[in-house]
Order: sequence, then C-alpha cells, then structure tokens
Amino acid sequence: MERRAQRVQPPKMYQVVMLNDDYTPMEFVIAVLQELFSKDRETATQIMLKIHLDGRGICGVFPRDIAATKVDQVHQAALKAGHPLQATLEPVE
Ligand code: TYC
Repeated sequence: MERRAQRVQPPKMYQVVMLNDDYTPMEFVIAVLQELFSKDRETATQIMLKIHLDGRGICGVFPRDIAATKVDQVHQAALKAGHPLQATLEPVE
C-alpha cells in the first residue's frame, strides 16, 4: 500500500448552524447555547444576537455524529417548549 493511504486523517468536522425565527424567545436561545453548547452567558448572548441580526450563526464545530446529536437535541428542546427554533449542520470547508 502507498504510504499516503496509510495516514490517519483527522475526522471531517461539521458546524452546527442555528437559524433565526420571529417566535423563539431570546432567553430560550441563550439557555440552549449555554446548556447544549457549553457557552457562558455572555458568549451565548453574543451568538444569539448575531443570529437575530444575520439570520444564522455557528454554535459549535464537532465530528459529524456529535454535530447531528446536537441538532437533534436543539429540535427536541424546541419541540418540548413549543418554539420553532431550527438548527442544521454543515461540513466545515
Ligand atoms: N428573533 C427572535 C426574537 O426576536 C430571537 C431568536 C434568536 C430566535 C436566535 C432564534 O436562533 C434564534 N425573539
């Protein structure tokens, strides 16, 4: 086998992107960012405001299975609370 083929590649990384909407309370988004993405309150507030203004924002970067789990957890939490908050994952270029 070629030397090249044997090298272990780092896992491809995925960013969890949260989307803005008109209904989810700002406090709920801040709580999700703190609890699911381990952000401190100030960082969570900054990310939430960025999403609110730009329409989307990055919550974190993870290997694919972890990113997919985070997206799922956001949706579960939003569903449970009755908010339309959406998140998605995208490969990091
Ligand atoms: N736009 C929402 C509001 O004004 C707040 C919000 C921020 C919603 C970020 C979703 O991902 C989001 N209540």
